[in-house]
Amino acid sequence: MKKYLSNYVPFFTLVGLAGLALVLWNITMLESWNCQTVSTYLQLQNSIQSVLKISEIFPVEFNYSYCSHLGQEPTEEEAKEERYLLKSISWSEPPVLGLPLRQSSDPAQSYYIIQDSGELQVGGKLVVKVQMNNFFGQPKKHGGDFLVARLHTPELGAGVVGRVHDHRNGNYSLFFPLLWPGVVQVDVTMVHPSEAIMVLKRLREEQSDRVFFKSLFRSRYLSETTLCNLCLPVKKQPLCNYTDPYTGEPWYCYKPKLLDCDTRVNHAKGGYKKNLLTSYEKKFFQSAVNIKIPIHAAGMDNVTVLPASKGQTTWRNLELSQSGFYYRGIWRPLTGVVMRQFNDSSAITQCLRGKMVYMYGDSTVRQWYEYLVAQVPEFKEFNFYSPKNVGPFMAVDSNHSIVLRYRCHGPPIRFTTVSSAELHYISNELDGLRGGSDTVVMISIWSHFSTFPVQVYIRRLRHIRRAVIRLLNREPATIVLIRTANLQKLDPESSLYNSDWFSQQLDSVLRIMFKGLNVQLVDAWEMTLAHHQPHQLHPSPAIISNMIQFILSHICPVRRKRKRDYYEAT
Ligand SMILES: *[C@@H]1O[C@H](CO)[C@@H](O)[C@H](O)[C@H]1NC(C)=O
Ligand SMILES: *[C@@H]1O[C@H](CO)[C@@H](O)[C@H](O)[C@H]1NC(C)=O
Ligand SMILES: *[C@@H]1O[C@H](CO)[C@@H](O)[C@H](O)[C@H]1NC(C)=O
Ligand SMILES: *[C@@H]1O[C@H](CO)[C@@H](O)[C@H](O)[C@H]1NC(C)=O
Ligand SMILES: *[C@@H]1O[C@H](CO)[C@@H](O)[C@H](O)[C@H]1NC(C)=O
Ligand SMILES: *[C@@H]1O[C@H](CO)[C@@H](O)[C@H](O)[C@H]1NC(C)=O
Ligand SMILES: CC(=O)N[C@H]1CO[C@H](CO)[C@@H](O)[C@@H]1O
Repeated sequence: MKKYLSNYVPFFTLVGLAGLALVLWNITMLESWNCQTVSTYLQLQNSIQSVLKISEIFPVEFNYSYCSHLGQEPTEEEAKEERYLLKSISWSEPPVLGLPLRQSSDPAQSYYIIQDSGELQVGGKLVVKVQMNNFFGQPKKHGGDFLVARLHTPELGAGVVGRVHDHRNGNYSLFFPLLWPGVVQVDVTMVHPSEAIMVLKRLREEQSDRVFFKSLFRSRYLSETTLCNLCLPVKKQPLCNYTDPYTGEPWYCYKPKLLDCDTRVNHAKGGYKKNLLTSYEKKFFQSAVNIKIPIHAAGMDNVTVLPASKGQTTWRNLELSQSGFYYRGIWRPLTGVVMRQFNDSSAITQCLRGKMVYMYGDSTVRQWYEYLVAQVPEFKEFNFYSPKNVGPFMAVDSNHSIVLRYRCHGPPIRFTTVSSAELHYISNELDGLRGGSDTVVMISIWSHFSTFPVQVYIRRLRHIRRAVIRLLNREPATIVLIRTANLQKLDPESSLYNSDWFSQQLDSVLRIMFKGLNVQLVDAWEMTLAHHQPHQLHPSPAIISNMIQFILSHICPVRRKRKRDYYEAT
């Protein structure tokens, strides 16, 4: 048999190498959205084209329910939590499906009205009503549109997000806390109409492989590339089972024809599946029509807020759901952390002196690593010949005994070419940390899960949460920060893979799952939504800087622990 096969080896090698060259040539140049700040339409077009080629090599058939039995079975308690989580993020469906576009939500015909609430003062709140209309200008009869809102004063560099309440009848209420005096403007955006959300829901369940992955297998002169995912239909080819022995997190690749499963050398994003939508569904994803379109005011779009009267307790009495707001361009947390300004590199190194800082996750936590290394000349980066953007990375300030490390999370990860030796799960990494007051852990894991059913994300967070609990149990003084998801720029293509709606759903799950633990959330969602800069997967330096200030303020708190004294700081 071996001898017989060896006659074909040169042939397969040639085919394998040719396929590999085809696949890797262009893909390596086209970094994932999550790796690169730039994501022009042109690049997207390119990547979609190269995807087509790969799809021809690997015809993909995928059915998530087929895969649902793979991976670790949740315990009864976990299954109960999962049901609760899924219920808490359930999204109301339109009562009638298949509505023509003209009867779907049209942000241009919709409007908001500032409710007259008499004299407005700092400490009060502003209520805004939104009426969603269709393209005929008729009121919508059902809810489910995805709206986001903020209140801001450009001259003061001030902004805060609003809470959105869906009345499920086409009307929405927005609630904003009034936190600074002056003229405040309302900003309401429809991210997607309810009709588009139904499409995204469908994609999430039925097209979980719309981002697909591949691995290179190599042994001596022979190499092959095969398709990989959380689960794969077995009927075609035998599988290589890379299920993690510690967590039970599933991962599979098709077994190469000639090589065995032990010859896997790397992992990479394969590409993005195309032609996901019917021509009917496409109408709900039009750039200038119904993706991230502002809703205009009927009447005033601003009000004047008076200072709080002297001696009066102000917003202290309010039940604020917001985690902070911007004032003079600086993030002011409303939840305990008192913001300090670490405005030069020595302030940063003083704070981090003697600390091991571990950053795990996607490119959005890598931004923190990059920011710190760029801001602090004392950090000397070690070059491990790690691939650009992928890592792992390490920087050291030996004078202050500071170590910064970054490592990407385990699959599914859309990075380009991660060595299979570097595919580590965050929970396993955490289990390898001693912990203690000199250990800071920062985690960001959300973006690469947007194309999968929420259960996949819940399972991953469950493992991370268990490891965090074990770590805090070993060493309660360990500092753990978790970054939430953020909003990003969306177009008709990227919406199908990376919509803010997917991110927001995952984000709600994350917030519930880590509630009550001694873990500090870094609210990237609010910090990007409240800011005046456009939404980007990788937030701009002004926002990153605020995140770092917030993180350092948490690691190195002011001695006099007075809550919410940001007015003195302004
Ligand atoms: C997926 O698989 C399940 C179970 O095998 C089957 O009932 C269902 O119809 C399949 N769905 C699709 C879209 O193929
Ligand atoms: C929705 O709001 C509009 C404008 O405020 C109002 O005229 C209408 O009665 C409201 N509709 C419902 C169903 O409450
Ligand atoms: C893959 O391996 C895991 C653990 O070793 C096992 O539980 C799972 O059933 C295997 N999957 C398949 C499809 O054989
Ligand atoms: C506030 O609204 C009024 C009336 O629409 C408008 O004239 C004024 O320019 C607005 N002020 C600011 C600061 O935008
Ligand atoms: C940095 O902040 C300190 C006090 O927090 C202040 O004295 C100093 O002037 C600031 N430096 C810069 C460059 O802004
Ligand atoms: C480290 O500290 C020494 C003495 O304080 C100083 O001379 C040296 O420049 C510092 N090195 C760096 C890289 O900051
Ligand atoms: C090998 C291969 O597919 N090369 C293509 C890479 O992309 C450029 C343009 O994006 C094509 O011209 C090449 O043919």
